[in-house]
Amino acid sequence: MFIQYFTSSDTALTRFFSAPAPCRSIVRERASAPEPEASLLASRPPPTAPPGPSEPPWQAADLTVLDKEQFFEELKRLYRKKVLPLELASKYAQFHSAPLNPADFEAKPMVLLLGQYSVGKTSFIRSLLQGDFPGQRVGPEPTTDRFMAVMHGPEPRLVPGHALAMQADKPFRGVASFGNNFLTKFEAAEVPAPILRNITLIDSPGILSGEKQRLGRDYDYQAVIQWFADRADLIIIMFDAHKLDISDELRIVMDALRIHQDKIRILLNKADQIDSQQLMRIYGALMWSLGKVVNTPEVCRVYIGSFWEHPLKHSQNRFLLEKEKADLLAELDGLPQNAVVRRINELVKRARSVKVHAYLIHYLRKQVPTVFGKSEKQAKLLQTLPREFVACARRYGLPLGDFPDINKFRARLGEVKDLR
Ligand SMILES: Nc1nc2c(ncn2[C@@H]2O[C@H](COP(=O)(O)OP(=O)(O)OP(=O)(O)O)[C@@H](O)[C@H]2O)c(=O)[nH]1
Ligand SMILES: [Mg+2]
Repeated sequence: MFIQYFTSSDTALTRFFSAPAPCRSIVRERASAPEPEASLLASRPPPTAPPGPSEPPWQAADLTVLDKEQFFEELKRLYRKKVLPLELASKYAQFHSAPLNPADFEAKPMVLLLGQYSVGKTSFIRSLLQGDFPGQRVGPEPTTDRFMAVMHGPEPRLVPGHALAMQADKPFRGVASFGNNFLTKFEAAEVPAPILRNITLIDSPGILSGEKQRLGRDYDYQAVIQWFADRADLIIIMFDAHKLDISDELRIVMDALRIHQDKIRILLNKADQIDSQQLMRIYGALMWSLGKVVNTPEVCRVYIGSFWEHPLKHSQNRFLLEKEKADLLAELDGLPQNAVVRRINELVKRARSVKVHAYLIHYLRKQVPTVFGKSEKQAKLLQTLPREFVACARRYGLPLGDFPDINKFRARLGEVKDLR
């Protein structure tokens, strides 16, 4: 059953993403494409030239001029028909994340802000909104104690988590699975700020260190971050230029976000109090620390900034900070235009993960007897899991890089009573 499912889903997805017909049929003339409602920057990149006659048609399709609604409909249909049945049959939600909702496809691009406490996450949002938002708290001690979705609305108001998780038109139905404790620590702040017509910002409570982080949170902080990160279009991890230290807890979060490397940006904040020489040293030290945590050959994009209303202490950095700010705003400004490409990217990423998961479960299930000795065999498999991963990858020709984190998988598998 699994083989049948994922073979059809895989080929269908491959065909869909590379086929000329659906792409071409929903590409409209650029002239009729709706303009984004608000822009942070007045200037935009020039429109891309029309495709040359020699280019293959699917490559020539400019995804930025697609009819987004029709495209999202098609993606939703594909997910519902090809990926979701496989997720349900292989208990994907128990191991990874809950199924996607229709609103997840249509949601505005989401920007997730992460970082240790008091690095300036809430102030950054205030600066983007150019004003206050309901429920904001700014201060040098740990202030934000809840996750906050800052969204567009006709007038400023707060929507509590329980109500938010019930709204079918909002992309937060999935958070209901984190339970009451989390829902009381989740709110949406609606504000009529122009930037929010195009993006939704997620403010998060600062990552604390030691016991405060582990015991002080009565919900699964790590799982919640993972949930938002899966859906975010951009993840900004902020650092305070005055205290660069990467705590073990932040390291764990960053490690878990490794699969979202392409969406992660680093912001070295509060650079307004620092002169050029110090800034250079701090930047170097941050890159060095990040190198040890991120562990990839590519360098993360690190923005340097200051996002509060007070003047700079050292005017020598003014030009640099202004340019960095413009670059970051340009990236945020471009998010809605790239939403289609990113949704495809996310769906392909998920389809690959579901495919590997289904093969893995299928491979493990085959080894568990139907009647006697089920639990013994399952317990044995937990111990030999590294070997099973390699054997499964070889048997079905799957890239080992697509396999889930073995410890997490083992923990979840241990919770499953009957694999069959
Ligand atoms: N020098 C400087 N200070 C800033 C900047 N942005 C924020 N601050 C100050 O840093 C402190 C923390 O700011 P918040 O915005 O509350 O930081 P946060 O990351 O949201 O903090 P938590 O919600 O507690 O995790 C406040 O005292 C701010 O006034 C900045 O760009 N430069
Ligand atoms: Mg805050």
